[in-house]
Amino acid sequence: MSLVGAKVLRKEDPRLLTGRATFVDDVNPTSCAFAQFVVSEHAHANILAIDVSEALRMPGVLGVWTAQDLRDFPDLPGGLPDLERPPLATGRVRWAGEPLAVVVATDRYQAADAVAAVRVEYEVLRAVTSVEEALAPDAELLFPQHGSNALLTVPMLDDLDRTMDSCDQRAKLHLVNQRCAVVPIEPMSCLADWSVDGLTLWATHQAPHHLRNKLATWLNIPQTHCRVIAPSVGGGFGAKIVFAPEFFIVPLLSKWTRRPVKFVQSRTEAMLQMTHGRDQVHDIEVGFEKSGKIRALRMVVSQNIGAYGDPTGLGLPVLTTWMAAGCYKIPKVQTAFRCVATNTTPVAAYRGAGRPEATYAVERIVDLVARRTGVDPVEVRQRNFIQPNEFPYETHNEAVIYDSGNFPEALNECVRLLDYSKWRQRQAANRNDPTKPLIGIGFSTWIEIAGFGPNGSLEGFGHLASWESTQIRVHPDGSATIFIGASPHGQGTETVVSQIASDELGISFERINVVHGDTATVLQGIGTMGSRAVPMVGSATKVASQRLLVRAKKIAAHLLEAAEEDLEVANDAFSVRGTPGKKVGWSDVAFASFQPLRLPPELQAGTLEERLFHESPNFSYPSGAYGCVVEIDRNTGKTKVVQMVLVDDCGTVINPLLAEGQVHGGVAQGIAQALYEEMRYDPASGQPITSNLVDYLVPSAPDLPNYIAGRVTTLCPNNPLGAKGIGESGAIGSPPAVVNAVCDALSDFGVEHLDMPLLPEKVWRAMNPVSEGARQ
Ligand code: MCN
Repeated sequence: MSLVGAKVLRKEDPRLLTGRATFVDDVNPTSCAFAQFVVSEHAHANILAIDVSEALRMPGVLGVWTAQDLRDFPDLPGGLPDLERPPLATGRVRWAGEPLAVVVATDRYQAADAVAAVRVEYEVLRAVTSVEEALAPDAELLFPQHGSNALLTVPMLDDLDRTMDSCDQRAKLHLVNQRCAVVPIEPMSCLADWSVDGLTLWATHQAPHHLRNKLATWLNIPQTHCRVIAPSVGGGFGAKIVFAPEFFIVPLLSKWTRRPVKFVQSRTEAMLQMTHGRDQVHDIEVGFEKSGKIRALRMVVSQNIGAYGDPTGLGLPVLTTWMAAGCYKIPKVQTAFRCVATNTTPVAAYRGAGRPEATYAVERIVDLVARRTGVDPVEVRQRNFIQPNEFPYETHNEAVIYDSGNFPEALNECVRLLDYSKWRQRQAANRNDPTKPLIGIGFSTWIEIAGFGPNGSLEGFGHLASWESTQIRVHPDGSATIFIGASPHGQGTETVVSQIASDELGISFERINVVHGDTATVLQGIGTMGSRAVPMVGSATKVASQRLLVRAKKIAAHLLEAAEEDLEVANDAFSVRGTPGKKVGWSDVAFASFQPLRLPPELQAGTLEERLFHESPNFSYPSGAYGCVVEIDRNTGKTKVVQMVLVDDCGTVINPLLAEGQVHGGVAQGIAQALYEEMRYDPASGQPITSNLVDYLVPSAPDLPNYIAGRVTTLCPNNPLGAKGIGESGAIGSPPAVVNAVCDALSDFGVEHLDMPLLPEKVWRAMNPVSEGARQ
């Protein structure tokens, strides 16, 4: 029986669920010291003086360091030329929470006490926290030498006016895709041990090799003496791709104090110092016919990048504009974007990274077209879809060629599973009964980019390259270890890689071990991001297994005195087809592979090892149709998601249990963005006002619905598995489904659009507008 496609339980779970996994903070070397950062209390200020004298006298303190001590080191890698982020604030602080000095003490409480004793003298400057404020003519500039807070601008090539004029109707929409905190369970942590043998850094990171490469360059040490280990990592959602300054400074602290040094963020530190996600403003115009057929789309994206341009943050509007047209055949699409600096935490990748923003915009636009034309939203979608026979489909951007999909079928399946007409009837029945909640129904038909793979696709975000590596080693007893360059942190990659290899090699699932996250043992790697592990490392594993099996079969044939072509492999043994009794175990074959005298002459000892760097000709483009039903309490404005149907197409599904789990997690984050979460700042002072989990509303299980899952399968033609990524799909497809449902429920109140998060007060106000008379 094939394991690919089977609901195999995760092999990671026993250690994760019983508390036996090792996270960074579980590593406790002898004489470990603790670092704690002094952070800016102002959003925007010049640093006039830093007085560390009192802190230095405090018990247990081993030292206090500021930017002065790092003057021989370059700024952090990536970002915008000449506007890079210094590891510690130099001269000026640009957001409340920016690290400006660091204390090391023998325990973490002494370090925290000493932080409070560091005196910083500031000259406070006016702060800007939104794109609008940052672009005001008299706005304080974060980088005065640049002359504007718009640090990067990509203009529109053709403003489409003639096409828009020739359409039956045109409509505009201004959308705010709010800032979200990333909130992985494990905050960012690291432990550096710089010994005589070199540096070892344990780090909560999604790309340990990438970090190793950058770190070794920054420290000017050979990569041979710089080992990065990402042990078990408690979620990352994109924020752990970032080259955070802590990963660069803590190794130096270890060198300078001659001790292992650890840094573990508190939750509030994580809320302010881990990069945030989203924070885009969209100005969109659409031209369409009475039939609902869309003819032109114009989209201007303003990306709030926060205080510095993180490489992945700068890439967000690129991805948004690439995906602006979603799964629709829109003849004319034009986009533009600008990246704007503000006095807020830097913005970077967060589950979906640029694609949720695109999906949200185009799916809100499609609903607006439905509203203005009176055509049902399902019908508007069907009339505009790219058809299944039109793939590969060239979009408005030459970098984006959709591989495959069946959007009409996915939507039909979603409509069927949702029982759409039943909900429309209930909606009508409730409408005139004030004792019943309002009902709203919303859809989102989406496509996204996954499988970050083609050459050049990650290099643009400061990565080394876009391949992914696998290395399979068969041990003398016929068990196998697979070293992978992906660095999972909750996805279940060990399980799916074992499933793929087990199918190909005939070695049982339990006898395969997957190793990742250690630059000393794993050959090379790019990492886990952009829903790439299955398409990239999964494909690498499949092909490497097939290549290794060719040699294993030669040995088995030699031992059995049979022809290679007659052999089949399953259940840890090779047997002769049609003569099942004639067999040799994988363990015998593997043992023989280390005994030259038992090998066929063309093979050498140690031959059962295979390594492969998989390159992909294109991305993979997962798609789907999500349907959502909400109930809105007429008295409080509280929205409850009562039904959520999720039809996904990720090509070949390796493990339906895990793929569905990935979608559930992503949808939870999408519902959270639609209804609850927003990272907010006080506009006057620039101070964050949602920097803990009391003020920042992360939903918990009772706030979320049960999901109904459906599936459509169109194979990905660009990899040997036919698989597309799915890790970000839920977070991409779900926010517009929820917002479309709420706006649908509120349509009788004349509401066409409300910005996320749809908190009860906002919804209640939309139902109870203050009349002009009452206002006076
Ligand atoms: N899968 C499958 N069949 C497919 C595709 C995927 O069975 N065709 C299943 C597999 O179990 C696989 C998992 O889905 O392990 C995710 O695979 P893939 O889509 O290739 O994504 P990656 O492994 O590259 O994970 C990255 C992706 C991203 S970009 C974010 S952000 C994210 C996510 O995964 N962050 C996560 N899922 C997360 N899940 C957890 N628990 N924690 C995070 O931080």
